[in-house]
Order: sequence, then C-alpha cells, then structure tokens
Amino acid sequence: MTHPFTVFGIDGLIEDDERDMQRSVRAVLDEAVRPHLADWFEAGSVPVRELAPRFGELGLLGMHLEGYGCAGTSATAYGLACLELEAADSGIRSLVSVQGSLAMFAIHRWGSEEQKEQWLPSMAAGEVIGCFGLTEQDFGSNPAGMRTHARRDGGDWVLNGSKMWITNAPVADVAVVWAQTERDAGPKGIRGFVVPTDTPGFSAPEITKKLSLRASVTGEIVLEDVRLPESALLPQAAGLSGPLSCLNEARFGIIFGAVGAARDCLETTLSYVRDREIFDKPLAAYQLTQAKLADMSLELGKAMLLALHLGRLKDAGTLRPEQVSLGKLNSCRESIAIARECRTLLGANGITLEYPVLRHANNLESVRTYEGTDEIHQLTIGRALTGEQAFR
Ligand code: TGC
Ligand code: FAD
Repeated sequence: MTHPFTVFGIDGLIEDDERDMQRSVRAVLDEAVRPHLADWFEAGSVPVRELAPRFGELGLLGMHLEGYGCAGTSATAYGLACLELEAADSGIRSLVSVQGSLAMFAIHRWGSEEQKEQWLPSMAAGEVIGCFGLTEQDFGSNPAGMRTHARRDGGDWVLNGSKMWITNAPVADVAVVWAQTERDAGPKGIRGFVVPTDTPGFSAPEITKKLSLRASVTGEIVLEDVRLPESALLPQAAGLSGPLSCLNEARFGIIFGAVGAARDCLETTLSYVRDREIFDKPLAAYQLTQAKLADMSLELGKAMLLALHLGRLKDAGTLRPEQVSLGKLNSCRESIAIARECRTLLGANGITLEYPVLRHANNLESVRTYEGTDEIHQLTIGRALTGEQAFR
C-alpha cells in the first residue's frame, strides 16, 4: 500500500527538521490524545487545562511567534503541526489555533510591551488559556456591525455586550474582546481589549448540544459593565483590520489542519477496504472503490501542495489575504467531501465513533463555517479577481 502523499512525492517538499517536528507532535498525540478522542467527543468535553501545558512543552502555543517564550518556528512548520493536530481532531487544533494564532497573536501584534510581558510567556507555556471574542449572535460573517461597545469613564473603559460561539471562553483566563468605541465611526471605531476573565461583570456560559467540534469547549461571552483600566486596550490596533489580521493567522493554520483531518480519514479507509471482505473479495479490489480512492487521493494531494505553497509564501513574507482564502476554502471544501466519501466506504461502521471519519466530517462543518464561511472566502477571492466587493 502506498500513501497518497508518497504518490504525490510530497515528502521531498518537507524539510528534515519539519518532518522531525511532525513526528514528535504525532507521537504525543498518539499517546495522550488519540486514545481518548471518541470518549471526549461523546461526552462533549475535553480537558483543556491538562492538554494546554503538554502542548506548551512541545512549543505548539504561539509556535511561529518570536520571543516571549514562543518557539519562533517557520510558518510552514506551524502549519504542519496544525495538520498533525487536526488529524487527531479539529477541536484539538482549534485549541492551539485560538491560543496561538488568535489570542496570543493579537497581543503579540497589537499589544503594548507590558501586555506582551504580562501574558505571552504564561500563554506559551499553556498555564494561561486565552480566547478571542469577535463574533456576535447577529454579526458573524459581518463583524463590522458589532454591537458590543466600550465607553470611556474617567481613565477607565466600561464594556457592555455579548459575544457568541467563542472557543475556550468558559475555561479561559484571558479574553481578547473586540468592541465598538465610537458611536458614529463605523468599523474604524473597533478596538481590542485584553480582559482578565475574573473581572467583575464578565461571564462565559458554555454552549452545549453541539453536533460538531464536541471535543472543544465553546461559549458565549457576556459583558455587563466590565470596567477595565486604560492599560487593557490593545494600543496598536484601530479598526477592523486589527481582528482581521488575526484571522489571517488562524485561517492559515486551518489550510493545513483540514488536510490533516482528510488524511486521517483516507488512511483509515485505505486500511479498512483492504481488510473488509464483501462478495468474497476485499472491498479494495473493486473498481468503484478504487475510483473513489483515486479521486480522494488526488484532492488530498492537491490540497497539500497548495498548503505547502502558501506556507512557503508566508515564510517569504508575501502571502496575501485572498491567497489565504484560496487555501481555507479549498482545504475545507475538499476535506469535508473526502470525509463523507470515506464514510460511504466504511458502511455502517462509518457512522460510529469506533472510526474517526464521521467525527472528522462533523467537525469539518464547524471548520468550514468559522474563520470565514466558504461563501465569505469565495467573495474575498471574487473581490481580488474583479475589484468589485459583493459582500454588501
Ligand atoms: P473590509 O472593508 O474588507 O476591511 C476593513 C479593514 O480591514 C482590512 N482587511 C484586512 N486586514 C487584514 N487581513 C485581512 N484579511 C483583511 N481584510 C480586510 C481592510 O484593508 C480594511 O482596512 P482599513 O485600514 O481600510 O480600515 O471589511 P468588511 O466589513 O467589508 O468585511 C470583509 C469580510 C467580510 C471579508 C470580513 O468581515 C470577514 O472576514 N468576515 C468573516 C468573519 C470571520 O471570519 N470571523 C471569524 C471569527 S474568529 C473564529 O471564527 C475562531 S474559530 C476557532 C478556530 O480558529 O479554531
Ligand atoms: P452567518 O454570518 O449568519 O452566515 C449564514 C450563511 O450566510 C452562511 O452560509 C454565510 O456564508 C452566508 N453569508 C453571509 N454573508 C453573506 C454574503 N455577503 N453573501 C452571501 N452569503 C452570505 N468566533 C469568534 O469570534 N471566536 C471564536 O473562538 C469562535 N469559535 C467558533 C467555534 C465554533 C464551533 C463555531 C461553529 C463558530 C465559532 N466562531 C467563533 C464563530 C464563527 O466565526 C462564525 O460562526 C462565522 O464567522 C459565521 O458566522 P455566523 O455563524 O453568524 O453565520
């Protein structure tokens, strides 16, 4: 049996140190995460506080950021780590993405020196958990319309409003919250705040009954007269470009991550079809099966090539947001198709948690929705192609 990536010759495109890092991440996941995933998914809970320090030790939190206890790897290496994390479960990759690419990146890119020194080393170690509150109930795809607001009161800021669908909010120690600070300024008035979650007036009820990303904690953020000192404001970010710059980082991780989920589905399925006998011969020996496997391998390999190409562009400092959209759209769209097709080959076994494929397919429903839906990325690519914005 030859691995789809080997057919594509992907191995030669990955540096030795990147492959070593991938192997060590995979080994930790095999030991500490993979055996528990079905139970966590079924229970709808995940031990974030135990996992975060393990991931911190591996240098996975804020992995491609420089200084402040962060590993400072290449972007491509970070992407490959996301691939391994999501090959375990999208919820596990989400934990790392939200911590490193959203909460830590926001502070690293837009924070004051004091904020960086206060928060980043303990977040890199996984001792402090962060979350990132942008989305609101009625403002998901269109965060520019957010209602959460911050008003000046003497030297303080007072925050009121709510955020929805926030990964890790119920377990977080610190939240990066985006709020409107001016009545008539539109998106230009959007500013970011670093909010310790024990601040009076802050609460984060958990969202339950999810059918997707069950091995991940999701919550609301409710802000009722949350009073913060001036030093809580992210001084360098003004306007929507602040949060959107963070989304570029998390979307980049998903480009690789979703490929990992699809790889896991296809590896599981390749092994299954060789063992499964139907009408007295292996399922792998039927032409219809091989056609499915060939088509899935083709899309998986193409998605991986695109991810690596975009990773190298990011490392060269030339990656543009519309290129991130190309990758996020492609990886999510093709990975979910692969997961669903793999499920067909597993028959009834495919609907259980004994195999990871339907867990991945269900997770990928969230992954194709958060960090910009398929349609938002189509419109972003469309805008780059035509010069016309069609969001509004
Ligand atoms: P638009 O007029 O296009 O831009 C407003 C300002 O932002 C700048 N900008 C960007 N800057 C950095 N990176 C980008 N990708 C940027 N895109 C735009 C732009 O230059 C402008 O700057 P300035 O200086 O002129 O003010 O804004 P718009 O209101 O038309 O919105 C565009 C749109 C629809 C693409 C944007 O709102 C969008 O991306 N919507 C989707 C929202 C989204 O993805 N939310 C994700 C929330 S976080 C999350 O889901 C975490 S999931 C957990 C996990 O990751 O695992
Ligand atoms: P909507 O914006 O209501 O979209 C509904 C449909 O309308 C979609 O198909 C969309 O593509 C389409 N649509 C929207 N605009 C247009 C348009 N202009 N033209 C055509 N079609 C359009 N957010 C955070 O801030 N932080 C987090 O940590 C976080 N974690 C999440 C975790 C999970 C498990 C999930 C599911 C979501 C999370 N989100 C988080 C929220 C996520 O970013 C939003 O769900 C996402 O941006 C989409 O917003 P929405 O759900 O409000 O959908």
